[in-house]
Amino acid sequence: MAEKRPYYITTAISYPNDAPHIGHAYEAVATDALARFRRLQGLDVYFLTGTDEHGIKMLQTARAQGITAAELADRNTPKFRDMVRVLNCSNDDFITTREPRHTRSTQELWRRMQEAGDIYLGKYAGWYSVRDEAYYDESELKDAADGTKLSPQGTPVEWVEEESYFFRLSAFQDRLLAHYEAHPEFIGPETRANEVKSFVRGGLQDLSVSRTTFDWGVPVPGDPKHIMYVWVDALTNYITGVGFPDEEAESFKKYWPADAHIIGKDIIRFHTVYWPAFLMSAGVALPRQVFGHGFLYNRGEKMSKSIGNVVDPFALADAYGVDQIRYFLLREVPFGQDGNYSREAIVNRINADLANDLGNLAQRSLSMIAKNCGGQIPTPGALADADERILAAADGVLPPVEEAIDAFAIHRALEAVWALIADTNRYFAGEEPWAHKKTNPERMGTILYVTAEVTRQIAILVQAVMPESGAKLLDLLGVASDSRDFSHLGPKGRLTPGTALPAPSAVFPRHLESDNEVAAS
Ligand code: ME8
Repeated sequence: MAEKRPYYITTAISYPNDAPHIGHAYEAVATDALARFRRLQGLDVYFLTGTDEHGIKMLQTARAQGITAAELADRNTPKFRDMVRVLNCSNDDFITTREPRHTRSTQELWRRMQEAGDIYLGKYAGWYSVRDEAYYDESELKDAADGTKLSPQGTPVEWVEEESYFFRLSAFQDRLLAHYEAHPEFIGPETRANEVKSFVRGGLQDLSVSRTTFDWGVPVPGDPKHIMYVWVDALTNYITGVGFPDEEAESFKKYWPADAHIIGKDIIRFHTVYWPAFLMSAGVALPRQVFGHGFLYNRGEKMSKSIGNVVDPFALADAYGVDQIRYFLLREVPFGQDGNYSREAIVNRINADLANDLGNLAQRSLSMIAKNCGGQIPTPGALADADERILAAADGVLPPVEEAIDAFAIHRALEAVWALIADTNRYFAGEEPWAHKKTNPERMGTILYVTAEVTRQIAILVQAVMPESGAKLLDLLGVASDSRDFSHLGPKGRLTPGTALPAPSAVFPRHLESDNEVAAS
């Protein structure tokens, strides 16, 4: 058999300074659906996610809670591990930046950037708050009553100069622009690519990449009083995850460069300017694509603890079901754009798209087969035009779905499948299999066969987004577990007449008003 093409996909690594929120869940679920889709296509997928445990944000939160940053990470990283497990994500590894493998990797990347002459010692100057242990931009500061300056947190700031290593980002402007030019697919969606290009065209300043004011992070090799800037450390997780600095490792040779980094729109610049520049400097190949998804808002409002509208992904999964939430997030929000979460929108998707459209289709045809065909896949007779048409629609649905996924348009892939579901429901209602029961049972059997066969293909396709429900549907259709990937779509995977089916059961129950709801809605 031909070697499977490798495909390496990652999420951003989240700050475990708090419990995960719906934005983290969104990114994990979207990346998982893409990873599962590629596996169903027959690719050898490696999917990495994890947490970003270093950085000032972690230190500040820990201090406010009277604990150490390590204790804070110990408290919250397990919640992120739990979240991806509960959401049925198929990640192959979960990395945390405190792991020794990651220290080695980050220090090696640093050494290479230094050897390339792109790291130099200089002075960092700025408005510094001792209390926050952070620098602030002049524009962020507030004026105190006594004429001094205050941080956005209201803590006193002073003008401080400290020794810092710098990365010669300014030297990469032309190389970055040439890369964007040669690889127009590198940044998606296009609006983000345009923003990045105009930012880089405006000129790049060298980047301060170390601090001496705290010790929470990866020490600079050879000068350990310096701690690396958190983004050098964080971005490097993507190569650590596949074995760097051991470039001869099987996993590194196979999976690097990554095929896709899936991240939120707020961190596009780090991934499409800093990260490729670091890699170019160190002589490591660049990832193929970076896609910035939009932000999720709660009814149009930014989620924040102070407003009290942070949505807990565990509570959502509990109240509505894991596959239901996965489907909602990926269908409701065009991938790449911002979107809204609301209780009504979730319930509407569950009841309309899942219970009515897909659930009813499966339920009505399978219960007729159970009652009228001895619980076996019926033998079809001669096919009518309507049968041929709907089978052809099912057999032809993969290319547009693949095209949508290639463009990271997960919502469009789902729309194409739901258009087929709507057609199949119309076919079923129009052909009225129940009306032939007495007069022409063979015709009834043909309609039920065709409907079951199209449902089989739909079930195979929805597995990427709803792995459990897709599998359940395929169980009900008697499809063997080794016949569920995309190579079984189309005529060659047709259901076998006479296959005994289990007793039908509902895969997508309606969500009733009386069902428990999530408090923060
Ligand atoms: O940025 N909706 O971590 P993070 C959608 N550690 N996505 C959201 C979101 C929202 N409301 N809020 C956040 C970091 N995200 C760094 C990343 S990668 C080398 C280091 C997304 O916990 C956000 O855009 O703040 C990011 O992709 C991810 O969640 C983690 O955010």
